[in-house]
Amino acid sequence: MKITVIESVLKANDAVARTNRRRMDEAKLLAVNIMSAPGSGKTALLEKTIPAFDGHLRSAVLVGDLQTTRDAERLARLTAQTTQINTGQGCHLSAAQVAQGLDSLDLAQIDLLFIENVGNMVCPAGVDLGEHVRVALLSVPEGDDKVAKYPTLFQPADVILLTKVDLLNVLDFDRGRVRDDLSRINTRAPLIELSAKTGQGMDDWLGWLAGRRAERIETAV
Ligand SMILES: Nc1nc2c(ncn2[C@@H]2O[C@H](COP(=O)(O)OP(=O)(O)O)[C@@H](O)[C@H]2O)c(=O)[nH]1
Ligand SMILES: [Mg+2]
Repeated sequence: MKITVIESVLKANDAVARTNRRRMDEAKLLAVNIMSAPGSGKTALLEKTIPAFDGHLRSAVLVGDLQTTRDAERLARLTAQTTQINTGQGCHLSAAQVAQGLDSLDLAQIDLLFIENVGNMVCPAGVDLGEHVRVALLSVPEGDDKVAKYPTLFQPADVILLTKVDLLNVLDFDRGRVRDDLSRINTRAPLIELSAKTGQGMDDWLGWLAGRRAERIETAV
């Protein structure tokens, strides 16, 4: 008996992701896929990150949400180019949606392309968009057990941001537990503790990002 297994959906996605990566390589921009649960501070992080590079690196944003243009409205004030992608029922961005997003942007005018994925701790992690780096956020109010519970989000991340650390003094949150869980699944990615509200840790994050951008330029030459 011959059993046919169809894996075409993810394979088709990966083919589009490769094309996206090639387009973004040619434009010499760094594409950053930002993933986390809803409300963990992705947009707030970008609201502080983008102005910090003003006059130095040109930022653009593709932002994914099921509905509304609320995040795009927050970020369009800070960038020359922001596009909202509404996924409808979709719990993650796809490479095809990002390809459409790229069509809406002037890639030659971008140094840093931030892709704010749909808020979700499970779906986005398995889907290649053609990005160069993956950022996973965990916010303090979500609880210190989430790395162990949702390893697929944190395993492939190139950097992990523990956000809202200004709330550590009002919530029971064990940072040691997060580091311990990460030591079992991802020893490669640095863990940066930060607060978009107070600015704590922002320099470490901005430095990490600038470093990845510099590497990208070197490999593109
Ligand atoms: N206390 C505190 N609140 C934050 C911080 N970053 C974001 N928030 C709040 O968390 C909520 C969700 O933030 P948002 O950036 O929209 O999260 P997103 O859904 O991941 O994009 C908002 O009410 C923000 O003001 C932070 O560093 N500290
Ligand atoms: Mg958001």
